[in-house]
Amino acid sequence: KVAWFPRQMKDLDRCNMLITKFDPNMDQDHPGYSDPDYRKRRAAIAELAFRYKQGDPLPIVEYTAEEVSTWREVYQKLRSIYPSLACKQFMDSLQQLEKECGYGEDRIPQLRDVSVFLKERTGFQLRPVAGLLSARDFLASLAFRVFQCTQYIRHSSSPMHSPEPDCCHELLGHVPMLADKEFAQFSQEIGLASLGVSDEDIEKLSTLYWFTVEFGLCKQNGAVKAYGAGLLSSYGELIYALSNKPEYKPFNPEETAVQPYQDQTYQPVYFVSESFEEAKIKLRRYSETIKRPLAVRYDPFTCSVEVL
Ligand code: H2B
Ligand code: FE
Repeated sequence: KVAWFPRQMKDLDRCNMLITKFDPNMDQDHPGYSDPDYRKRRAAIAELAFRYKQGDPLPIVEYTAEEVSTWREVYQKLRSIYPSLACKQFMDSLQQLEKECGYGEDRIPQLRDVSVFLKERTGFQLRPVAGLLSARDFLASLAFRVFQCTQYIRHSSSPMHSPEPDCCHELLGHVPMLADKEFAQFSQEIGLASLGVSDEDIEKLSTLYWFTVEFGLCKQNGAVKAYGAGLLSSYGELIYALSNKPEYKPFNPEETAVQPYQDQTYQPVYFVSESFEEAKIKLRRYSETIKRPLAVRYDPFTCSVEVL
């Protein structure tokens, strides 16, 4: 039996299974765990995502002065190291976002504006999500060029780290990369490859996603640069990943898909791609080896998945 998967964009309303292990109500190590005001605020922003239906205008959040000041600290610190550590595609997009989309240290960009920007660049759009999603639901939305985005911000006591995704991670780590055509294609293809596959294969694709979209490195003009969003939104790990201390391996889907990974601390190993083009071709070849009783194709005219 094939696992249910979304066929039309509006089916994404059902791709909403949250994983609560890192949220501030469940995770005792979360910096907001013992701050009831933070938990209340995070819950209120999560509520906007729960109520959201595909096609609704994206909710606007009026961020507080404290939240903006957390953003400012994150932005300033990361912005200062991007030019030497981030890949070219990231830098190009970030500069455009700064010029055209209100990116900067003084305000937290609204998902609504960012989604319009992305749609014009690569056809990607954002939808609000209340927290960490199950890998299956998260990957399925990528098949539609929809990126599920958290809208709350990390706790002010810990601006350099968040155990769960937050708007700093999404807006600084993911969004600039999703504005690159080749990378957008790569992301959608992981999504399409995930539709209807077994739990074991979801685990493998999710590991691939982890070592590419989240923690990937790539070669550029003889140097290694970061393109993974987990790196580009973490000051400490971005420096560490490019310090020559960890182990580096060439990106190879068969091997990468079964590499154990760390979601509590820095990765012991990073995978390096020659280019996004190369990563995309290798991923495509790998996806063809996943057994599933159906083939799918995305129809961009109807924004739906055709089952062949
Ligand atoms: N959920 C959310 N909200 N943001 C993510 O970046 C994310 C997710 N990543 N769920 C997924 C899981 C990723 O770690 C893979 C596919 O498991
Ligand atoms: Fe992420």
